[in-house]
Order: sequence, then structure tokens, then C-alpha cells
Amino acid sequence: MTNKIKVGVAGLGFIGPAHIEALRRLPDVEVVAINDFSDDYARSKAQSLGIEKSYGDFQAMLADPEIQCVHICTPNFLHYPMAKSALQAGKHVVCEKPLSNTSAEAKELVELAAKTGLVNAVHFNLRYYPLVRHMKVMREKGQLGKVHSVIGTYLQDWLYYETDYNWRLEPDKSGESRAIADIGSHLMDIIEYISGLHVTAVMADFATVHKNRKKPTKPIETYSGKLLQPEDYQEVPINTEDYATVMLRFDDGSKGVVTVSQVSAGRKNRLDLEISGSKETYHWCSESPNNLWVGKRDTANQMLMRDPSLVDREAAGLITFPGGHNEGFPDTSKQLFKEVYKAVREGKQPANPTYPTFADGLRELILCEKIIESNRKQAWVQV
Ligand code: SOE
Repeated sequence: MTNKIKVGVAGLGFIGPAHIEALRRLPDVEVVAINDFSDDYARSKAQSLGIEKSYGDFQAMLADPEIQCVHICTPNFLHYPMAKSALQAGKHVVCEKPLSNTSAEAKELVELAAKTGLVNAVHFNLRYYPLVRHMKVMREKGQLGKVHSVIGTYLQDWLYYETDYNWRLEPDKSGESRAIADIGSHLMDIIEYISGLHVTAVMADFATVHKNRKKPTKPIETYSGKLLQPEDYQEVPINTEDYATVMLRFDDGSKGVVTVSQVSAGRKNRLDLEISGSKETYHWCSESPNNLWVGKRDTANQMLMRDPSLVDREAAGLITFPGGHNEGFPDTSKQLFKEVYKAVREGKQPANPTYPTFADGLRELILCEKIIESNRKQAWVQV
């Protein structure tokens, strides 16, 4: 085996360990270090994850000459300064979404990354569900026809109660938008990815269901599901959206609508997408990601199962196990990182990366800011 590519992962909340697990499934990559907010915390996480080195200071991890690539899985407001200093330290970077808190910061990162030539990727992992790729390829081959409509929802319930709390509720950590930036970014990304269309105008309407929430007096992890008692919290005002609906206009004149919510009881983490074209309709839902419904006008509808022999060859490349052996969320990151680490092995960002890049991260920040502006003005805004 050639030398393994050495990786450092920063941020060990909900998604950092998911990156580590996916990286461990790649034969030529090794996570050798982690970083979090204090030496003690980083050390205890490193022990429980079986990782050799731990750093309470991100700059110290960047100074480690062994590390070639850094994954940034920290709260959103840290993405920009950390990605910037990682690139300046000559490390390849995989960053969580959203790439930063503003499009100005994201633009700077895109420019800096281009100047260095280093590999840069954003973890828009939903693109790597095989049936998402299959829909994209079928659209490229003309099987969908001209798009008539796009209807997407992304619903969660982990912020359902006023006692549910997380750093994502605080704009200084999470950015001015919450539900749109957090989950709307995934939805908008795969809509443009699958349809090949670009959003040219947005009309948004937000709601904050819980105007006040109970903030825990001690830190609490994402998806902890912990029900707080009165002695555990203080009441704080909430200034970001729990819910948003956005009407979309695309560059070919077609239309769409998306709704995101983090207060929909029973919807744990459900992205549901229906794209209707002049030839057929695709319906796919992240809660049953191994099925794709193909709607027909003149013949019986079809239910396509994720099976390497039934999907397009490109989509089959994202499948590890035969049909009936279900794959899901953790496999998407593995497939994304496989493509990223091919580029890391070659030492530079390819001319046309197959994986989502900082430029895709910037695109989502631009859309997010236009959506916020539209909600504020209660009017259509051009993108
Ligand atoms: C929380 O809403 C969250 O963890 C998002 O930040 C992720 O991107 C999504 O995959 C699941 O939910």
C-alpha cells in the first residue's frame, strides 16, 4: 500500500464523527488527529475514537507537517476563519455546509482556494445517494424532458419543543438564517444539481414558531433529544426561522417551491423531492433513499430500487452492496470522500471536479442571502 493520506478533523459534535467513520472506510486515508475547543475535550474524544493525536488549538493541528487534509466540522461561524487558515497553511480542505456565514466570506475562500490550487470540497453529501445521481443522469440523457415543476420539502423535528436548543439557534454562531442555511442549502443544492437549472428569482416567507426558547445552562449536542427541566435553562429570544417556504423561478422559465421546517413532529430528517418533466416525474425521499418513483401518464408508474444492474452506470459507481442490501446516509459521505481523496492523492483541485466545491458552497450562500432579503422585503428578489 502506498503511503496513506493523513487527515485532521476539527469539530467533534454530530457530524465530525460521521466524517471520521466515512474516512475509515477508505483504504488509503488515515485520520491521525482531531481538534476541538479544549485540550481535555479533544483528548477524551481522541481516546474514545481511537485516534492518535489531539489538539485543543486548531493552529497547532495545522502546524503538524504530517497532516495533508483538514475536515472542518465546527459550528458555522468558524468555517470561514478555519478554512482560510488551513488553505494558508497549505492543507487541502473539506468543509461542512454552509461554507461560511456570508457570501462575501465564501467568495474570498473560493478565490484563495483557486490561488493555492489546493483541493477544496463542501460536504453536500446528499448528491451521493445513488438514486439522486440516477435522476441527474436521466435528466442529462433527456429522459425527464423539459422541467414543469419542482416541489421540495426538508422537514425535521429536533427543534420542535421550545426546550430544544442548539448553537444553530444563535445567529452569531449559525448565521442570519437557520432552517434555510442548515437544511435548505442541501435541498437547493440537489435541486440545481439534479435539474441542471439555475434559480433566477426567489419569493420567501419565514416563520419563527418559538419566539423564545429555553437555553440550557450547560452545552448540549445536536440531536441529543434531552428534555430540559426548569433548573437547566434560561429563556432567550429567537431571531431565526423555524420554518420557510420559498417560491422559485428557474432560468428556463420553469417554477418550483420549497418548504423547510425544523418543527414538524415526527419528521426526523426528511428531504422529499418531486420533479415533474414533460416526459415523466421523479419522486425521491431521503427516508426511503433506496426507492425512486417514476411517474408516467400513459403506462403504469414504476418503482425503481437501488440496484447496480438497474440504475445508470454512473449511479452504479456509488453503490457498494447489491440491491436489497440497503445503503444510506453514512455511505453518501464515503462516496463523496472517495472522489475528493482521488484529487488529494494527485495533489491539486482538478479542472472539473466531480465533487461539490467551495464554488458550490458560495452558490448556496448567495441563494440563502437572496432568500433572506426576499423574506425581509416580502417581495420577489432576483438572484
Ligand atoms: C441539523 O439540522 C443537521 O445535522 C444538518 O446540519 C445536516 O446537514 C443534515 O444532514 C441533518 O441535520
